[in-house]
Amino acid sequence: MAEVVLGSQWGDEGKGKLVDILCEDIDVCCRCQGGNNAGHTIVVDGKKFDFHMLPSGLVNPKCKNLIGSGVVVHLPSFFAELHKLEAQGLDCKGRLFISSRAQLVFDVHQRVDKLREAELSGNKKSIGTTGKGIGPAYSTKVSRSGIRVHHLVSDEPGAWEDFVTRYRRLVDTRLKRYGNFKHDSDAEIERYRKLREAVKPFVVDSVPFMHNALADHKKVLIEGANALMLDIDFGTYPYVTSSNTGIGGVLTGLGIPPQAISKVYGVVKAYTTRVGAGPFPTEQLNATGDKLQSIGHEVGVTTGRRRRCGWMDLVVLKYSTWINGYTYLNITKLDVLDSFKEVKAALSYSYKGKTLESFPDDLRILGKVDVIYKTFPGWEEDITKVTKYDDLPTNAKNYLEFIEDFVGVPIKFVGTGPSRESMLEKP
Ligand code: 2SA
Ligand code: GDP
Ligand code: MG
Repeated sequence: MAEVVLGSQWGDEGKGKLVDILCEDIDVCCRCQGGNNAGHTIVVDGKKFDFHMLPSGLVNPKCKNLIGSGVVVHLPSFFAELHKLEAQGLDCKGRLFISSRAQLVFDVHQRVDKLREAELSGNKKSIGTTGKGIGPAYSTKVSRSGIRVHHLVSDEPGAWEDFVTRYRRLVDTRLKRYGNFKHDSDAEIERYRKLREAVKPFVVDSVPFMHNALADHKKVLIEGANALMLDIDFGTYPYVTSSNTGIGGVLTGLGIPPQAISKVYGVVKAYTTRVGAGPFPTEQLNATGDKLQSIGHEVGVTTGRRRRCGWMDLVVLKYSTWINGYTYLNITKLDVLDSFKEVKAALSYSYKGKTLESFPDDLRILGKVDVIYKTFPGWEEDITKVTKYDDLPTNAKNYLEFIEDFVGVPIKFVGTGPSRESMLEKP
């Protein structure tokens, strides 16, 4: 059976840490969507590992790891990340696989990502992307002009020539749309001739790979990247990433049936953060936001950008629960709230005097809502040394249990610090 870890807010909830903890007991860890725009930090015995595209299960030496067909892969970044992790002491040999159906991200996609952002900035409408070429790569995929891993590695007669033709067409189309930006296609093709050989040992047909793992009763863990409010369909469109970051992306990005999923963990930061542009109803553009940012060290793992900060938004959490169907919640970074006299959470949005039923589809409405908060007394105590849930301060438990009741999903884990050990299990 497969367990799934998904971000419930705008990302960076601490999914990587939960994946690492659950992976102790896992045979196969999979990424199903996104690319190297994800950023997960895992701290083990004081050692920090940063992941961008590779599955966090690599930290567990027994765990195999798959980059699924729904992922977009920039091969130079794939190897750079792999070599960095190996230099830090992780033995990844024979444990890392890439689906032959995954789409390739080329430098030209990254270039177009930045050109498009610059174009949008004229109207102050930039998305604030990571610049990793994610949107352009998913665009070429959906417009059926993308190049998949199997196109690159195939040994069938004429396959390399076909790859070159596809590549040149992909570049030419972009040049027509974005003007004659400097791009050395010949050099890039030569680079891919070498990458082709380097990547071959990692490539698998992920459909039988996943089917066999599930049929052999292997324990599978699926690691969501980004989060529900960045989902291409259900997030704050167009201020979203270009994949399905919710439960839908798990099925389409791995080619497994829904019955294979036994549990869905929703990871929820005890407050909210967002990187990049777009609406954020509980954002605190004041001393509270600055305090959350500095105590929480809220800086992007991939781009080093400062994350925007605000209070917990239970409208968002309920909406994301409806879509993703969480079995359990993992509340993370509760310790960041330790020194706050009061803690707030949004309970509802009101528009023209009426309470909205759910998170609105239309950003015009979202921009005009009044956010209704509940204020909780803070606990004003250091919880980082607490080892049992029951020993948490009463005010902290009241805050957690209110969240649990509000969304109707039990909390299973509570994060009280960055390290693997700083995770309380709620009885
Ligand atoms: P993109 O690059 O096309 O996916 O950007 C579209 C939007 O999605 C947001 N996005 C993210 N938000 C939070 N964390 C992300 N990962 C990195 C991290 C981000 C970083 O873990 O810290 O290092 O800056 C991530 N990836 C994409 C992005 O900000 C845009 O709003
Ligand atoms: P992800 O993208 O959801 O995996 O999250 P990131 O790794 O991008 O960001 C979460 C950050 O919070 C990382 O630096 C983690 O080491 C850190 N972190 C995770 N859980 C906790 C926690 O419970 N307390 C504190 N203080 N930090 C945490
Ligand atoms: Mg992250």
